[in-house]
Amino acid sequence: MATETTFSIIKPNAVKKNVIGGIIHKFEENGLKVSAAKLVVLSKTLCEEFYAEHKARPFFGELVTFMTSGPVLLMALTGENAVTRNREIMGATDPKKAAPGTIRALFGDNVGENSVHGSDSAASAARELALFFKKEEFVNR
Ligand code: 3AN
Repeated sequence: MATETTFSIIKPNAVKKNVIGGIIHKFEENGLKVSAAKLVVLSKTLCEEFYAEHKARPFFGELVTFMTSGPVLLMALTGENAVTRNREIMGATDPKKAAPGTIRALFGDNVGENSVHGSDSAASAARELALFFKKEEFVNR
């Protein structure tokens, strides 16, 4: 097994609900470590660049409006098979379909406001980490 770093966002609905701690606890108890983090409000331009692959989807405008509506916590998560592990800990995109005990089942409100983002592949993780973090912002990596 390889140590990897993936990219995670705690979305505006979860920050608003004051459950940052509950979400990070789930990562930590499942073997992932926060190796970079910052609380920011995303600009529309940066958010559109981040979600560029979804530009043609009908919910793109709604997604960008939501993701720029309040503070988000941007994080790098490091651990064994971090990309896949993170996807398992988050659960399915739709909180109603997410397995019990996963972050989206516990803290998601609906398919858009599903509380967390996590990179879907090692290539996505590399792109997303480079978009939001500089090399010197990482620790424990
Ligand atoms: P995931 O985040 O699980 O990889 P994707 O890549 O299919 O899911 O979707 C990216 C993001 O777009 C999701 N996190 C979710 O917030 C939003 N999204 C996906 N499907 C819908 C939908 N039907 N309506 C509104 N937002 C959606």
